[in-house]
Amino acid sequence: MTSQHFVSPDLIRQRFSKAMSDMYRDEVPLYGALMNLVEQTNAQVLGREPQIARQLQSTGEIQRLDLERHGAIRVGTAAELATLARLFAVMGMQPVGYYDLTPAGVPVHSTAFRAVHEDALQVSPFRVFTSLLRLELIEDLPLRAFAESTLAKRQIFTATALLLIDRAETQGGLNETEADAFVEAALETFRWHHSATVTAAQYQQLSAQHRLIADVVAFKGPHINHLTPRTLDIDIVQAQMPEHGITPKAVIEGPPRRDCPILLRQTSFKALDEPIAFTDQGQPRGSHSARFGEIEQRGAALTPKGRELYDRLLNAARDELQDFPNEANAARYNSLMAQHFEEFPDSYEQMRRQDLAYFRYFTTDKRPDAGLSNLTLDALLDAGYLRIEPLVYEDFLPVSAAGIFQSNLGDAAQTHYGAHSNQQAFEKALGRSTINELGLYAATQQRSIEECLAALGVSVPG
Ligand code: OOG
Ligand code: NI
Repeated sequence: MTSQHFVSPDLIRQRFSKAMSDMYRDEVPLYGALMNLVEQTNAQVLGREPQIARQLQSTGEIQRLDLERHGAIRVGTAAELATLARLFAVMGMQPVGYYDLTPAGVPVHSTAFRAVHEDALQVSPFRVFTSLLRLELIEDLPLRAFAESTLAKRQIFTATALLLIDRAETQGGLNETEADAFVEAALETFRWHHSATVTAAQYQQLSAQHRLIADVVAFKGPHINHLTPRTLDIDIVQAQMPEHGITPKAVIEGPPRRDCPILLRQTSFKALDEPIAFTDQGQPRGSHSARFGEIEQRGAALTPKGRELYDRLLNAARDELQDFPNEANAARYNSLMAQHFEEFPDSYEQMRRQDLAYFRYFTTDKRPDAGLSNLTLDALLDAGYLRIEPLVYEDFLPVSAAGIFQSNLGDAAQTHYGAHSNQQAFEKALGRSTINELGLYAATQQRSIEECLAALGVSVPG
């Protein structure tokens, strides 16, 4: 079979993302309400700010905006994580980044499966934040053994999904019929189950150790716990959520509001309490909360230098607050953040000149005469031959992710783990290394520079 019979992994991902969204909207009606709110807000912003509309048009993001979403799942074993990596690879998704959540008292470490090339991201930017439970952090040994044996008994993939993953690997792709069957079979892994795999008492024990441990161990599979649409103005959505019957978390995670958005800002609403039947109950008599809603606003990807500045300012604001942000200190937190972030230049040109963010370069209508070959990028920009747009941040932020986890687990779930981050152990479980996101942004920026220089007939400056 030749490759022209294969459906592109990007299209399989696009179909899967849509199927996941449809399933989640059926299961969690509040997600539909949130989607509508985000859609209305985005239309408002595009009408009100023609410059944002132009920017999104020139980068092509306008076409992916409505498709854009990320989900999150949590798995329990190395084998589950490794097979997930193979499942996501069928859809062109690679593990990007390593996030350690233990400093925030959440016993997991994580990566984000996503497309890595700008052309693939354009077809579907779907991402899945994927966490692996760190069972070695359960100090109660009998409970740890119980968790391990419970997890060892479950199979989170359908036989068809496993068969099609194998087939994609050996054939080098999937044909139309196989791709559709794959999407349908893969979806099953992420479905919600109304019955647990443990008794009510066992659930209580796991939950008392950490609610997250119960969420991973007590169920048939890694149910998708949220799907997050992308908004162009998160402050509007945050302010309007209560009118739509949705209560947001106390503060927006990430950088403060700016003219030139950077990285990622996120807010969420609390997990729903859902009826569950435990194995010693015929009917759903217990309950479990895992599934919540989240929205995000994405801004410019930062260079290592920009990221260092972001981390320093964030830490300074949090140190000064001397507590986790919460309802009581939210106003003070927001003002501390605004104060500290004054130090971060709020113009794309300054961010570029100071090497704080990554950009995509575009040629303009202005065409050169002969003799451009010695001009630097700065000179080409100044002379109006080139213009820039920020490269959108495609990844996550560990401090924000911890805040999202915490707001859904409740403060009672805060535990202090002495353990250190262990990227090596994570990658061993994953069966491969994770990709450094900074290299991906640098490569995208470089490709856009080279395309521009070729179009202008300029040799690459040294
Ligand atoms: C993942 C929480 C992190 C984000 O957007 O940072 C996250 C989880 O609760 O499993 O989704
Ligand atoms: Ni999320």
